[in-house]
Amino acid sequence: MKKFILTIQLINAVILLQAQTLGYSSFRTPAQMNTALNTLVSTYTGKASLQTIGTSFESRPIQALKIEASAPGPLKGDVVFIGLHHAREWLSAEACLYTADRLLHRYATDAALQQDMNNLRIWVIPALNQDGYAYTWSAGGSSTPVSASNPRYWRKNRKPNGDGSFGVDPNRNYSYQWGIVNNVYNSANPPDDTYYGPSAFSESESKAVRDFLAGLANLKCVITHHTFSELYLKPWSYTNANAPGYQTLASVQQRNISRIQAVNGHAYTTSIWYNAVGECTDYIWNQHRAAAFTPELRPSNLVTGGLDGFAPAPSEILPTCEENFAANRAIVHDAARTGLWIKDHPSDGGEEPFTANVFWESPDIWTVPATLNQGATVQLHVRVNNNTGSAKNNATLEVYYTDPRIMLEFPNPNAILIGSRSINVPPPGKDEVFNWTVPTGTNSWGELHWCVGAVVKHDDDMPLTTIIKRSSNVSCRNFHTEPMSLTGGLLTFVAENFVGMAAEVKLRINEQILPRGVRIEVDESWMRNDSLSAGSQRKARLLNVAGGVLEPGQKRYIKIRVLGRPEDPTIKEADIAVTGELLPLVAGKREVMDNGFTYRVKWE
Ligand code: 0X9
Ligand code: ZN
Repeated sequence: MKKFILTIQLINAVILLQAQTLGYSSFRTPAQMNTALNTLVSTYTGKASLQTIGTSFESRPIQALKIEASAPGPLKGDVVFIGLHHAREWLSAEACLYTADRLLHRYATDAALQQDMNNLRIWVIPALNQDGYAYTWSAGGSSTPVSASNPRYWRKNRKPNGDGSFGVDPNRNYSYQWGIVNNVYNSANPPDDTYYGPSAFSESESKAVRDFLAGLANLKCVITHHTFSELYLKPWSYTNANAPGYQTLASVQQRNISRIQAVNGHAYTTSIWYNAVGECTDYIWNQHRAAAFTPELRPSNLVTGGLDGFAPAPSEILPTCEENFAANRAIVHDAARTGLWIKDHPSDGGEEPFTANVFWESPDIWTVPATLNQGATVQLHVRVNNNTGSAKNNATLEVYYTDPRIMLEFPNPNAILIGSRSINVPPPGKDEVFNWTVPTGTNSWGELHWCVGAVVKHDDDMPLTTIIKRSSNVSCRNFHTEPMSLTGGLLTFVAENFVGMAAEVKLRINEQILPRGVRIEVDESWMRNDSLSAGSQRKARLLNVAGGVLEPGQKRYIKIRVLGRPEDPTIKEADIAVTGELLPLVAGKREVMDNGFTYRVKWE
């Protein structure tokens, strides 16, 4: 009798601990998925609602579950979870449903979750490819036979292609890099599984995602779930090259992988295997600069590499959902804008997006001394604020500078890293100091200013974009540098041969931009070839060199004297545009590599 009572209590305990509302012991049919969404809406009245974001070719509504737990506010972030681009990837729909379910179920009792969700609108589109989903169930949904002709293993949508074949791959139909290659992974051939369609956004699924995202006020992140192989993929997909800002994407990717692994020990990996073009996350990062990831759910490729990987045992559903919830939960936290932040402007209270026009005057970034002489090494201070009330340890602070006329996001491909370090940030914040060698010359618009950007990351607080105004983890400050003071009117250049072979150096100086009457004299003694090897001298003679020749790695200091106009002593400043050309001494081939700057100089 005692034993019996104990059993009852244990069952009660299990029910109380349940993290979600619905069951996850078998795969849902499309009708059951709709019922499940409606159950969430009726269970969580006022917090969850359904919105139709498109209509499939066969006239099925494409539905998004909107979770907005608190009263609408203008600065809420939007987070989007998508499943089932590919019809046979049923597990991806379950994982999305589970994410919605658990967020709603836990909201009432989990204070941290409540705080995050109150800052967000969360959108869940569990089954994007409605017609394909219906088709995979058309023969009963049995996973046997394991063959491409079993509708259970259908991948694409079901639009007739006009040649007797059906379907476009919705995950090849986005516009970024659409159709740039034609191969087995991205096909121009309608019957193929990866057919990219007649044109970008020709399909109702990709169109629905495009239009839906375009209508969101404050997109933070999109997680588009697929199966299988246990991967966690970031943009780019179309190339193996790094996307701009890949450092930010890679940090979130790694953090999410470790969150997943912490649940059941499954270590998702980052290998993209092949390049997919016109793919969803590439479009999102390129178009919106909002983080976008593709988890490829269970099973791992090691378990099975065949079609049956799309039909795992139903017992895999719940653990897969649980482990991916951990990553999705972390994204919800990142998007909710609490934690570490760097001000965009003196009046920035941490709101995101920061809406004031001026966003390049962060009071959290400054230098000592304030005057920035070109080439001087100064102390660059960055303040990281912590509004959580407790210490945030092991954050990473990265500081860059960039030409503000090139790209105002951090990191960016043109940004030069000043420093990166791990920091512990007690509340309310902490100042960090980096050494910064102030750049010489002008930016690409001929101006003496540079933008310093700072990015703070923490496992519990990741930036989801590189755009300054849209992330409180990313800030910048524009700095003016001083004109170069010329001692005795002398400007000194360093010509360095970095090409790995002997090369001729030539200088071009644009005299047209000089103020009238200002002259320059170039010291020609640097052209002497006294330190060159016999071989280079021979090559140099062969090519009839007029300038100086430098051995690989060799440096020469070239002096230019600026002569003001004696009749007009008020002229004390000028822009000197200097282009250095390096011409490798390869017989028959003289490739010019030039490197030019305009220097604003002043003299007494
Ligand atoms: O090929 C696809 O569309 C995805 N794999 S699947 O087996 N589910 O079909 C991969 C998309 C690739 N995405 C990124 N590399 N970001
Ligand atoms: Zn897929």
